[in-house]
Amino acid sequence: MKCRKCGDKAVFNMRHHKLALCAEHYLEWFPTQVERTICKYRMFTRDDKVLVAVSGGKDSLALWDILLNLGYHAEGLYIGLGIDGGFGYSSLSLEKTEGFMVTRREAVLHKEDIPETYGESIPEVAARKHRGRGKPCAVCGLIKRYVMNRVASEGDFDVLATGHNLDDEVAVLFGNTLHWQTGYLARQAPVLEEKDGLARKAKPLCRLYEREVAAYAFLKGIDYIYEECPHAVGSTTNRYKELLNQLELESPGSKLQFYISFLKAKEQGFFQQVTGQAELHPCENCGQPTTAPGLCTFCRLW
Ligand code: Q46
Ligand code: ZN
Ligand code: ZN
Repeated sequence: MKCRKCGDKAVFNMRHHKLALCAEHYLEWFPTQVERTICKYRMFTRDDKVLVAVSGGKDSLALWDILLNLGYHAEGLYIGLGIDGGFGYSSLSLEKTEGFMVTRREAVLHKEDIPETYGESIPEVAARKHRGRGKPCAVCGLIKRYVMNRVASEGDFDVLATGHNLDDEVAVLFGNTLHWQTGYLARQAPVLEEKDGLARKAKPLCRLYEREVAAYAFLKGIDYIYEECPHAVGSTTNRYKELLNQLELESPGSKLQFYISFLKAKEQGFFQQVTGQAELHPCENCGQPTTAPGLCTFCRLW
């Protein structure tokens, strides 16, 4: 297969776009797509202060790399969760994040460590609380969202960017559709506006396939953590991903089509009647926004 741009040997083929590219042109094409997504959904501009949530994985490191290269003011945020999983998941993910920093001297990284600050790792809090019984993901999600919001507000960031790719978004969309969770469907979007102290959020990789992000990271020589968090293994999201991969294999472009059609339906007001959100007020203890009366869920957790 030949590169569509220069006719050299192609290294990557995207069946859904009917596009094959050589390494050089792929590394040119990919960031352009990210930039287009940022502009299309008016995620942020070069005047904004962007906080990128980094986990040491390919998606977040690729996103950070691209934002820096495109000239955005992008600082990283790493949250140490204290997850081991038999291979030191958290320490390895920090190592990869710091390894990336060595290659990008100008990059600024904010580090938060949950066990150090709050005295317990994610699996420990989860084991103690009813909410986390069996799987620590519910507790973990809550803690990460809280810390990201706090750092974004303390550092006066305009937006919080995460590395969710198309496969992530489509798996969530599939789950929400399967159960007709209209409230979640109404809130799933490439960009979420700031609300009562909840930071603005953006997902610049939301239209790019996971394998496209992986190809970028690989061709760019970004050293990232290959292993998933041990608690993600066997998750519902991963099962949806497998199903959707089968579908994609048989009809390339299905995932992108599903996602884009969903966004179009939203634009046409399909979920408008359910967009109303609960009122937020500051937590009595920490001042972060919450819907719960008195203390926020995070403060209750500790
Ligand atoms: S880090 Fe946390 Fe994920 Fe691990 S414990 Fe679950 S939520 S799987 S993105
Ligand atoms: Zn080429
Ligand atoms: Zn609180």
